[in-house]
Amino acid sequence: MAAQFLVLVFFLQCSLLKTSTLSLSHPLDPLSPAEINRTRHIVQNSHLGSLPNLSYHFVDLEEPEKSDVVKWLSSNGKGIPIPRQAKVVVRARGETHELVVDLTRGHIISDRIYTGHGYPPFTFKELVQASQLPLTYPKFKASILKRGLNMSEVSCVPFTVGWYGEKITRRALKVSCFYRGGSVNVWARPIEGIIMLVDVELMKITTYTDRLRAPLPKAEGTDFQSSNTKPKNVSALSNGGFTIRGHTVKWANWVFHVGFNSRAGVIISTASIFDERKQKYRRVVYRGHVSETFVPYMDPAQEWYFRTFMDIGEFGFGRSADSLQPGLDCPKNAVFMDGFMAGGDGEVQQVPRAICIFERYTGNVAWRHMEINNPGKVIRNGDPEVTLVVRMIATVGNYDYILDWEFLRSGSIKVGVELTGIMEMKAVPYTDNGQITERVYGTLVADNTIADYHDHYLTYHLDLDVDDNGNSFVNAKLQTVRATGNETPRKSYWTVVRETAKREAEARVRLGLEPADLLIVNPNKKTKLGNEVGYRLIPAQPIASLLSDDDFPQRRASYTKYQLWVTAYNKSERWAGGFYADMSRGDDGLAVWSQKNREIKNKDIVLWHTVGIHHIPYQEDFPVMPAVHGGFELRPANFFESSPLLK
Ligand SMILES: *[C@@H]1O[C@H](CO)[C@@H](O)[C@H](O)[C@H]1NC(C)=O
Ligand SMILES: *[C@@H]1O[C@H](CO)[C@@H](O)[C@H](O)[C@H]1NC(C)=O
Ligand SMILES: *[C@@H]1O[C@H](CO)[C@@H](O)[C@H](O)[C@H]1NC(C)=O
Ligand SMILES: *[C@@H]1O[C@H](CO)[C@@H](O)[C@H](O)[C@H]1NC(C)=O
Ligand SMILES: *[C@@H]1O[C@H](CO)[C@@H](O)[C@H](O)[C@H]1NC(C)=O
Ligand SMILES: [Cu+2]
Repeated sequence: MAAQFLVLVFFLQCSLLKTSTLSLSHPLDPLSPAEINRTRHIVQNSHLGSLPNLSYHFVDLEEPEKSDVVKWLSSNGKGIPIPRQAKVVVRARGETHELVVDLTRGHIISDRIYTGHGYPPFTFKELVQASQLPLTYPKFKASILKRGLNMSEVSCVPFTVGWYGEKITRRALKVSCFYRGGSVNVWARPIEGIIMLVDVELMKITTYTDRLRAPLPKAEGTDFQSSNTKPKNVSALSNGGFTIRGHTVKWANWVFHVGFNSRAGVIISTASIFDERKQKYRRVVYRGHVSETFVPYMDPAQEWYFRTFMDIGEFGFGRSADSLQPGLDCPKNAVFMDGFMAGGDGEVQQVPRAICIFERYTGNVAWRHMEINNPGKVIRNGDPEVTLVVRMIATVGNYDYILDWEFLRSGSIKVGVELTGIMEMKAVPYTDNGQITERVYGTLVADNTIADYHDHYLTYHLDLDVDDNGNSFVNAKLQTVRATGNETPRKSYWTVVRETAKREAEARVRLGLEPADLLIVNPNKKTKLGNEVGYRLIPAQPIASLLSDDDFPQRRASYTKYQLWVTAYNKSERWAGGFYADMSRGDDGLAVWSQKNREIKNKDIVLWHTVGIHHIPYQEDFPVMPAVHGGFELRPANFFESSPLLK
């Protein structure tokens, strides 16, 4: 396949590009279209192929061992080739099969039936089928008629159902409907009071409820067509250029791998930075991506209580990846990568332009100084900031998440998320806040329209390998010290008390007002001056869930009580909310792994960080919400001997 070997070579003016011996393939490359095809072929020709209604819920690279990947990289790809394997989750006869497929030899290595709680992500086909069921359902047709509405203007949307203590569960979706009638903003006109439960295995509506009738919010003022539809002349100067070979990107002092799968979307791996003094690349990140999201709505009503989404595990950010538009989503100088995944039938699906990569002239200053203390001269020097951004956008129903990984020459990586799109709204009888005497669960944002309170939590999996695998987590706390004695008129100052976490339990952090630097250090590597080399997490605005610990959604997403966790590396521990997030019960995931309380001092460790917002809606968020930013920075901390911005 041509696409597998997508080669985009940009001009190599940059002096830091010593050689261009980047290999075309990388052991963490996502499955190519040919490999997805081959995976399907192997599964279809196995004993599973004859099972009725076999559906594919997850097809991804079965990652090789980290040690093999690191060896492969250090031999510049000239070592022993690493066999390609796929991890596949299929369902048939009401059972979930976990398969590992050997793509090199062409057979299934293991086939295990998963018997734990929770289910794999929905297939696109299931979501579409469920959303169409109401349109031919007699009771729903009667409800629409009763409201005097026109069925051809109705759009229905499937929602995941969560888990509320049921002993036995079946795969299900709840469906709620909206009225277009002159607006493209489907979400703005909910047909309130109707909720349907769909048994996904039977693909049938099994429970139908139509209660209370709030008026349909009006269409006027809900449209969100941009007033400026001309292509925008977003231009950025190119300064140095970058190279993409296969999925490996080389820019300035960085080299890293860009992957994609249906679940996480964009995945950054094996990011290393060139050290001018040491004349070699040094490892920083083994792998980073969004691991889970949690979006609970704060409305206990029958039509709303279950809306507590875990988008990554239930739908998938990759599955929801939108094709990026040059000039809107990414500047004109961006280079695009397609994303490939398997559909519910196992066939290859392509997302054209799923990821973009571009240099950004931020308009900021990377460093500068003006000095007047040299007799007879003024020295003024500095550099403008130019960064490299890797971006994708997941549109999960009503919301759009813009996910950025921004690399800086200073050695920092800024991980950002912008939230935009449309809020989930509820129809109410009110047109003025003064009319409301009952408790409502959101803000009146338009006539007859309340946007419900909710949160967005995005938990990042950050497998840092700072200068190698042996890393420790250090909480460097700033503490006030009383000054004593006669030598100083001062009464106090602050100093730093470094605490190294020995076990996982000591590395669950609630960020608050206590000042501290959060570091991942390599205690085996020191600078010439004897400081442990490290990277520092400059966290996002602290956010923690406000739900009660015993509330069902909170049990499923209990990791949202802390913003930061450190766990011992385990290849299979990747999804903070558990792999089978749909209808999960909280018995897999970050909080459970951390309970093992493994040793994490001078071990291969993984950092987990949750960013997000509590969303109290405001009128400006209607009809479409201006983007809100969240994010964090990974910044070198005694990693280099001195500023990497100066040669
Ligand atoms: C997938 O395999 C079929 C044959 O089994 C072939 O016709 C098709 O071209 C392949 N597609 C890709 C993308 O490799
Ligand atoms: C396959 O699924 C369809 C509905 O999607 C259903 O009607 C049919 O009974 C299923 N077949 C089997 C053997 O389960
Ligand atoms: C219902 O809507 C469709 C499509 O918008 C339109 O063609 C049709 O005339 C409408 N029917 C009625 C009875 O208004
Ligand atoms: C876009 O920017 C380029 C370079 O700055 C300029 O030459 C061009 O005229 C601009 N195009 C439009 C439509 O403004
Ligand atoms: C890795 O984690 C999984 C899930 O927590 C566990 O079942 C497995 O035993 C772990 N492997 C090792 C080597 O600790
Ligand atoms: Cu929101």
